[in-house]
Amino acid sequence: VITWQDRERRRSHLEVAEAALLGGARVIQLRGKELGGKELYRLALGIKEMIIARGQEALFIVNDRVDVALAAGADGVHLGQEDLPPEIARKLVGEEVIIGVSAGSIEEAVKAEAAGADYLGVGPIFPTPSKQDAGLPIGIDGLVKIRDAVSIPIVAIGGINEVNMEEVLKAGVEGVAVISAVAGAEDMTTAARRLAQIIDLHIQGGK
Ligand code: TZP
Ligand code: MG
Repeated sequence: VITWQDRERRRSHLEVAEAALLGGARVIQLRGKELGGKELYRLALGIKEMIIARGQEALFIVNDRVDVALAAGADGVHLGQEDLPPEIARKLVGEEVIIGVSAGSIEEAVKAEAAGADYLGVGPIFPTPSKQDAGLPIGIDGLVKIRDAVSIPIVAIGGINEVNMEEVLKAGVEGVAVISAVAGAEDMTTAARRLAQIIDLHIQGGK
């Protein structure tokens, strides 16, 4: 689950993170495009402490900011095509920190893998309400093509919800990332729990 703060500020990043963890999210990404380093660092520490306090095995990833990820002791950093190149980020964070890279095409995916990315965020799969410049949806077809072109784990993103998630999982991905399906839900915890259940059922079905 990726945190997000709506314009009306009805929900804070920490509230989204807490509800998501309560619902069983395995990874929390702090995505605070609107925030400066100081506030982002404070929230990053808050989410990290939340995960430790809950004794949950969830991973914590900071979007965009290598410095904040390192300062807060996050498990990883997620880089877009416009962020620091993965090979440069690797020099800064070392081998232990997870580096994820966004890819919307086979070219971007292959390049990110070669540059040392640990996983790819692939999308948008479907139209997304949460990112204006996300580009055209690549669909399940596009996802499968990228999956076949690389060997690192893939986290699908973009317009994924409880209705279409099974279809995405069937395409053979290691993860799914959502913003609005949780952060935009009336009951965020229940929304996260339902998504986690769909994933669990899918994994059991594949065994
Ligand atoms: N990158 C590609 S699509 C997207 C990001 C950050 C937004 C995903 O949000 P939603 O609401 O789950 O479609
Ligand atoms: Mg970015």
